[in-house]
Amino acid sequence: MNEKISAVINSIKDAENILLTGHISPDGDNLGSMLALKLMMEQLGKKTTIIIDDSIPDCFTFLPNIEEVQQYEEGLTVDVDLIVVVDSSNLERIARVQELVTEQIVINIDHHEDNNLFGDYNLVAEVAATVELIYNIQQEMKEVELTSEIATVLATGLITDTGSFRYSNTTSLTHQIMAELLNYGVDPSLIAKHVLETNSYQNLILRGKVLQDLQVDSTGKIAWLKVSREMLEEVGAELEDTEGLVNYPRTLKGAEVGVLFKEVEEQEIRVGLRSNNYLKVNQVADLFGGGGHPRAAGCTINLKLEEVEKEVIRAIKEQLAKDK
Ligand SMILES: [Mn+2]
Repeated sequence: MNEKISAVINSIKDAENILLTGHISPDGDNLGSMLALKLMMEQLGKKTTIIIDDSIPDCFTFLPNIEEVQQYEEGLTVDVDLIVVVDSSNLERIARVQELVTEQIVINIDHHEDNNLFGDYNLVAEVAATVELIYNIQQEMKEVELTSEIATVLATGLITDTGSFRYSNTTSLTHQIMAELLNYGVDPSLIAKHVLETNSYQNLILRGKVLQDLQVDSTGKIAWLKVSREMLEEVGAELEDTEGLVNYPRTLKGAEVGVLFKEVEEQEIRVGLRSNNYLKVNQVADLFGGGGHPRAAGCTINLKLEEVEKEVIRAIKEQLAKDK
């Protein structure tokens, strides 16, 4: 057995009370990893708590046991001897849940190439999704049964992080794991219906509005979209109604990079970056204190929307000159 996996399994077995957490802006991989670990640990008789510093997007409320995910509140305390952080390249990604990290042992399970190995135990590998690593752990835990609930949350992570097995991170191993999960009662059409094929009214209306204002640079290689507070208010939308928008600009014919700028507050702009073939968007995000994968990354910049737009597009042009 891989010694990193056995170290993780041993510290889970040694612990009694375990806190599971993951990054803000939770996605299917993050939630799937935490929920699968919780179900696995419960089979071992462990007490587990899941806390994240964010709310759960509507599309994931169908996940089994999702009601067990608590949202962090100021002043919250926990009595745990082990903390498992999933799908996060650094501890800053868990935001205020960091306040719960004191003397406990920390396990870091992740697949981001810029992971800074913040844990006492680090199970970090370049696989398509963190849930692949959770699946590997399950496979090595002889006393933990792969149930249909565990299979469903793991499959959701695979489907979301690979864009339904379309992104370049997808490997034969990803497909092999999915095939195995299907044998355990996963309903892929149910997952797809909730995660990929359901939009709020506001999401669709906002999408139309935002796409009308698509920007492209003079080379045609960079395309971007902006969501301002004003646009959100106009259609009565919330930030979570921007779900999926980040994937549109890079689909423009000839584009290499797509960017989505979201105005969270007047001087707080969330930037989502996606590329098609060669531009390392995580290096662009890194310039602004963010991170991610070579083809999908993000950062938050505390400047006005127009300034952020100018800075980020300039940084992408410089990165294009390097990566071409
Ligand atoms: Mn992930």
